[in-house]
Amino acid sequence: MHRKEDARFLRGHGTYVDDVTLPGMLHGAVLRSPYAHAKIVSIDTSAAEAHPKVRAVITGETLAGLNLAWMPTLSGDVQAVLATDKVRFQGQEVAFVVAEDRYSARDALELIDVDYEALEPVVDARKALDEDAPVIRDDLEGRTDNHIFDWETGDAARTDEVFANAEVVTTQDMLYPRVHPAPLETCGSVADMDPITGKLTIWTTTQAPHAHRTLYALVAGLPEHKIRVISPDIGGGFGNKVGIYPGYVCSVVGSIVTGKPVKWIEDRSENLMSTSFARDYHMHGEIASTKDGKILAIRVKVLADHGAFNGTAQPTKYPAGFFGVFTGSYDIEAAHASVTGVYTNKAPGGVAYACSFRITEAVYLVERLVDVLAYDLDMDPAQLRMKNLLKPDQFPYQSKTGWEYDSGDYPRTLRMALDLAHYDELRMEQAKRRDAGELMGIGVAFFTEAVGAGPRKHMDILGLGMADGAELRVHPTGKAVLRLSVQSQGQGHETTFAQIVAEELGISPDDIDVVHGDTDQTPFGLGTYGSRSTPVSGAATAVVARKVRERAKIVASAMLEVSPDDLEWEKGRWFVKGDPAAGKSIQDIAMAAHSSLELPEGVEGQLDATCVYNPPNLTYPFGAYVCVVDVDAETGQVKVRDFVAVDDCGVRINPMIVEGQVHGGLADGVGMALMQVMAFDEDGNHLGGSFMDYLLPTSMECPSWRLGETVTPSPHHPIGAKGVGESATVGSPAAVVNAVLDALKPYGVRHADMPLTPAAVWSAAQGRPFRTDLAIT
Ligand code: MCN
Ligand code: CUN
Repeated sequence: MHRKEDARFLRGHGTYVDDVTLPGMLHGAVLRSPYAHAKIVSIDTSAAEAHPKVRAVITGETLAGLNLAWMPTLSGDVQAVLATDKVRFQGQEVAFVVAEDRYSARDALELIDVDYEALEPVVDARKALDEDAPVIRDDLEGRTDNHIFDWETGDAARTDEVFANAEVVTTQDMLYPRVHPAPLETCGSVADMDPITGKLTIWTTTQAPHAHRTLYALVAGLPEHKIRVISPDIGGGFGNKVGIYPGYVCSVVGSIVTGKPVKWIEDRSENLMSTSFARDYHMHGEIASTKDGKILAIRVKVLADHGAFNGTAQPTKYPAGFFGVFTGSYDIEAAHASVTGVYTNKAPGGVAYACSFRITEAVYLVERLVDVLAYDLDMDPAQLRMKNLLKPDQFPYQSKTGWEYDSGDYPRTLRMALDLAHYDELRMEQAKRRDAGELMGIGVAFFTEAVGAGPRKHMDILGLGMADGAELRVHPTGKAVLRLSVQSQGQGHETTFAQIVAEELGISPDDIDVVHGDTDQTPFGLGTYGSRSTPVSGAATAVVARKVRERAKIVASAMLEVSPDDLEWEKGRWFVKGDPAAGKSIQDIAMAAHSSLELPEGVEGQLDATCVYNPPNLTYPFGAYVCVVDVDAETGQVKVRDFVAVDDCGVRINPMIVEGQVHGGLADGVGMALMQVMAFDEDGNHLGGSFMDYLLPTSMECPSWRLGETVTPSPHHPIGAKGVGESATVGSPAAVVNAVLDALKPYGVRHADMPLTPAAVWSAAQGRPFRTDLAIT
């Protein structure tokens, strides 16, 4: 089925936040810090206030008067909305101007005079814990260093024991550099505080409207019914739109102060500089095995750079995704991981970008480690994986760190990917090409994800658990409306969720309207991220449709004057067992349910139901990827020649949409592996403020993807579906990097960090790999 939403998107009729225009609306702009670390001596706003078109200038002092100078982050830290004492990263919000138009607001920013006293910044996470490192968060009481947290998982003693006795121990340091989701639409909001009713309406770019409303309610002390969060069409989120940014809060305060609606729309540089980044994981990985390649244990130490505020948006304080799957898809005896988080003078964040709470880092780590082990053992990396993959009869599989992989048939999926890629022939071709002095590489990666946050034992945001609601109402004529707590940013929910109802009730998907992204119109729930919409709200949708079907059965039994037990369902109708002609369609039943028909005692009229789904487990999609590259030995230029991706996300609701999700994620993976990085110079200057510097892949760098699929239903999901929205972003970087390093094998290169730009590849071949996260000097 084609996407229902495309009728408006392809004609340019989507409604994005910047399309919202209200009578009397004013425009806001944010003044940002030019320094990574500096003391604020004074802020003089008088000249800006005197600008004829300026209506208000808001500083941290204004906010302090409203008790809003600091806001809580989703991970229990506090973040300055507008800096008062110090600025802690370049691009940090310092003041907010509200003016009659966007140009005047921007002009007036230049009139604000801030006196800064530069301080030494902490740019390199590896130096953040040095004795003499400047303390970034001196706003936190008693804080004398830049340490945020230590988390660990697994059995350290048992793991150490296995390592001590192992025949082979392979070690590799690797960096997953800082990257940014860079959605096509930047962030923004239009806030409208009605001075008469006291109701605040915020049109905003959020993946989680209800979570945002709850945060506003908690911080501002307003009741939920006085806050309406509307997330209209969204031009891509990729995790960038999970958290709350100071600009959103400023537009709200701007509206309160001026009594008018205030719009704030970020520009591209602001988005790249100051909103939630991803990764920045310095990983030390170790893998223990036998001489013939049976993997025994994995041990990892991570240093996580969280920037100036711990703004991690994830349903646990610890890096849940990393801890869930860093042992990969392999049958091992023991595992241990520890993660230390530190503050640096960089933009806050720490998770988002199709990551499932750091599963991306975990998969990259384990899939690189396995390849390095193959290199050390001189084994074929595909064979090494095949030898160690979990077997189908091991599911449900209890991982060594306490997670239950729900279902899988890994060897079948890897075999399919190798066959589709013609793996054996590729290896023969490679041997010939190597003899001819050419560089060709074949990279294999296998991944398991844990998505669908989540079960109470693992997950919780704001103390709210992670259950999501769905409401379904069938109108008298048999058309229906489905209301959801999740919010699409391009994933096609208006189509796929209608398809779920259609399948369960036999109503055409075109007759089912999916409503989302408006807290006044939808049930409570935690929103779209971590590929949780299908695992959680997809389940809620199936359950609510089944409830409606049962209600319809009672109504049909009254219409047909038979006992409900004598009725049988076929798609779209209930009929009398053994008498298929005596039946009532769901449309007839809907009309009757709304009419004066005598319903049995205790049965309410109309046809609707609600469901709050609290998932018993996460879902564990998986896949096998094969990437083929040609590398130019003279220039270091990498060409991705072929890419085969076999994904298993259980039952597919809409195969075309799933393939679209996979295509997008594969492009993401090529981008991260070969070109994307947020680098900084030693003063903490951000070097990726535009798409001239922060490179995104285009169709020029992407091959024509070749996809395959296997279907292993999730046993606990009502329709057997698993999430897929992040799978390819998670699985593909390792495949590309493994391919490039495979190409460089003749040079004896064991590892080089992403992004593998021509310079990085060429230098690695010369035996001089360099760091990609700091300016190249
Ligand atoms: N689907 C399906 N069958 C399955 C699984 C999924 O048909 N077995 C469909 C779903 O119904 C949905 C889509 O595929 O229409 C993605 O579903 P799901 O895996 O549940 O992921 P979410 O809908 O929760 O989307 C979130 C996920 C995340 S976390 C990021 S980041 C990401 C991604 O989706 N951001 C995206 N894909 C994106 N795609 C677009 N276009 N834009 C983004 O910002
Ligand atoms: Cu991690 S990015 Mo998606 O979960 O919104």
